[in-house]
Amino acid sequence: MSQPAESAASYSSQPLLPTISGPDDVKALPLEALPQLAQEIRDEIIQVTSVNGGHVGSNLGVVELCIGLHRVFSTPTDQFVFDVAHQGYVHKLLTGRAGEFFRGLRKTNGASGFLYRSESKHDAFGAGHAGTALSAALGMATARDLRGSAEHVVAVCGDAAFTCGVTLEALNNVVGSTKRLIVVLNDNEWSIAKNVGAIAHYLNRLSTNPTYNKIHHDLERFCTSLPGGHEMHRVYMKWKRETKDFFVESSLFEKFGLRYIGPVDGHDQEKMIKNLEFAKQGDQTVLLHVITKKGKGLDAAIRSPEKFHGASPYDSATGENKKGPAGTPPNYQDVMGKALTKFALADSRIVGITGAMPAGTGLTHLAQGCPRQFFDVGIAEEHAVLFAAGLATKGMRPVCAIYSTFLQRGYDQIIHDVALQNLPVTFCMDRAGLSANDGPTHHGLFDISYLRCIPGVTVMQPKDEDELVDMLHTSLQLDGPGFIRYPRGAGQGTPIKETPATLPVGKAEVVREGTNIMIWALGPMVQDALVIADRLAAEEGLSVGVVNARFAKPIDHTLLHKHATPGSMIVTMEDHVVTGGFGTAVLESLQDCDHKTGLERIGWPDNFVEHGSSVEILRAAHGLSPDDIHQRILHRWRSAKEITI
Ligand SMILES: Cc1ncc(C[n+]2csc(CCOP(=O)(O)OP(=O)(O)O)c2C)c(N)n1
Repeated sequence: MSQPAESAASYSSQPLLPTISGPDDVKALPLEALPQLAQEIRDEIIQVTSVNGGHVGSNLGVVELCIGLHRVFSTPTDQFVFDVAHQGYVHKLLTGRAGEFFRGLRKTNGASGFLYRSESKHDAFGAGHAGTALSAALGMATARDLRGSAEHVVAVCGDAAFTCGVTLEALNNVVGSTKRLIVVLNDNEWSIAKNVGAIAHYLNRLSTNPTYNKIHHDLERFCTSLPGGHEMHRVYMKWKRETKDFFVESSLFEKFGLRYIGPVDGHDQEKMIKNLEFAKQGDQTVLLHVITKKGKGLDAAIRSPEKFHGASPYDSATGENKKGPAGTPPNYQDVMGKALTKFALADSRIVGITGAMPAGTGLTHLAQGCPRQFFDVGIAEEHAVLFAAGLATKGMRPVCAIYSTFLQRGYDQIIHDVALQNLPVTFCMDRAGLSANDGPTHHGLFDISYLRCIPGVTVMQPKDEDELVDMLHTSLQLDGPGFIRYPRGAGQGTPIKETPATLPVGKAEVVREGTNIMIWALGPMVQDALVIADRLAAEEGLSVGVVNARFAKPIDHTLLHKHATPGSMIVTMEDHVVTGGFGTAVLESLQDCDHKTGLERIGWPDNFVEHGSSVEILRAAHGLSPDDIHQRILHRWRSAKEITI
C-alpha cells in the first residue's frame, strides 16, 4: 500500500537505509539519493508498525523534515527536542538504530516508541507527554548561551502542541530567555483527532491564505531562478516576513519574538533543507512553519489519520487491523463511553470532556450520541479540569475522561479548584495501570498515590466492566469529586446489567471468605487473586479469601479490621506502585488501630517501569507474575508461622 516515490528507483539499485549508521552518512548522500532514502524509511516504518503497532501517521509525515534536520544540523552536538517524541522513528532510523533494534520497536529490548536520553546520545530530551519541547529547548538554549557554547537547539513541535498551556507559557518567555532558537512547527492539521481551537484555526489561515501563498510561491521561484539567487532569496524572505501581516492579519509568532518563516512544503526535500539552512543562520529566534501530510505514503493512513495516529498491528496492504482472538470482550473505554452517553441522554446536566482524546477515552460515543454535551478542549488537561470545575459550580455534572498519566498535568487544578471547593466532578482515568508497549511515560501507575492524600475525594477501581458502569453511576451522584481508574484494553467479558447499581461508598465486597489469608485486591487484580487463592488452597490446604476492595479512598476500615485477626494474614494486590498506593492505605489503617496482622503488599516497585512486549512479560520481569505472587504470599505466610512457633 506504500506509494512508490517518483524518483526512488533512479538513484541506486542497492538499498540505502542499511548504509546509514549515523547522521554523517545522511550528509554524505547526494541530494538525488534522498527521495530513495525517504521511500525506504517509509517502507521500513510501515513494515515495522504493521507488525508491532505504533505511531504510523505522525512518522510518515516527518520523513523529509527529519532527513533535512540531519543534513543541516549535527547531532549530538546540535540538539533536537521532539514534542511528545512519538514522531521520533525517522530520527531513530537516521541515528544508528535501524535494523534489529528498530524492528523490535515497542517490544522488550527493542526501540522505545518515544525518545529517551538513555536510549541514544542523539536523543537530547525524553518525552511522551505533549507540549514539553518548547520549554525544554528554551532551557537548553539558555544554558548554551550562559555557558558560551555554539550548538543549535531545535524544537520540533506538532500543531497540536500549541493547544498545550505549557507551550504557550514557553512562547511567552522566548524573548526573555535567548536570542538563538529554532522552532519547527510541523503542521498537519491533526492532533490525534482533528486539531481544535482558535490556534488551529489561525494556523490553517496562515497556511492556506490563497492570495498570500500564490504571491509567495511565484516570487520564491523567481528569486531562486536569478543569478545570485541565494542572496535574492534572503532579501525575499525578509520582505515576506514583513508583508505577511498585510495578508494574514498579523503573524502571531512575530509578536512573541520568533521570526516567522513559511509556510513550507514539508515534503519538498530541497525546500526543507534550504529553509532549515536559512533558519540556522546568524543569531535569531525563528519559527519555521512546515506543512506536512499525516500518513504520507500509506493510503489507509491518509484516509483515516485518527486510526493511524497510534495504530495496533495492521495489514500493510489493506490497512485493516489484524484481528484479535474471536470473542474479545469490549474495551473498558467503549463501555465507559457508551454508559456515559446513555446517562447524558437521560440527564442534560451530564457533560463529557476530553483533552484531545475522543477515541482513546471512548468519548466518541458521546460526541456522536449527544454532541451538545461533548467537549474536546485540545491537549489541555489543566484547562479540562478547571473547565469542569466551572461547569460544576453551575449545577452541571461534568465527567473528565483523561488517561491516568495525563491527569498528572491537572494536579493543582484537582486540589485547588475541584477538591478544595468540593465540586462534583467525575474523573474517568483510563489506562490506569501498566501500558506495556508505550512505556514509562504512559504507565498509569501513580494516580492512587497522588490522589489518596487529597481530603474528601473518592477513588475507586472496578473489578470488571459491569462494575465500571456502576461506579460511573455512583460517582455521578456524589457530592464531591469522584475518580474511577480502569485499565487499558478489553474488559473481563462480564455482561452489563440493564440498570446500574449505586455502590455504597467506602464499602468493599467479599468475593470469597477465608480464615488464614485474606487477599484485598483492587480492580482486575481480583481475578488474579481468585486464581492464586485456589492454588494456595489446593497445594497448601490454606483457607484464602478474596475481597474486591473497590475503593482506594475511603477504604473499608470496618471490614479490614474484622479481617485483621491474630494469626491471619492480609495481602493487598494493585496494578499501581506500591509506594503510597492502596496497600499503603491498608497499612496505615492497620497501623492506626495497632493491628499486628501480617501484611504483604503486592504492586509495582519504586522504579520507573520500562516498555515491554506485554503486561505479562513486564510482570514477570518485576516479580509480579501470578506465580511470583503465589510464592511471595507463601513465603511470607511460612515465615510468619516460623516466628510464631
Ligand atoms: C499531556 C498529553 N496529553 C495527551 C497526549 C496524547 N497525545 C499524543 S500525541 C497527541 C497529538 C499530537 O499532535 P501533534 O503534536 O500535532 O503531532 P502529530 O501527531 O499530528 O504529528 C496527543 C493528544 C499526550 N501525549 N500528552
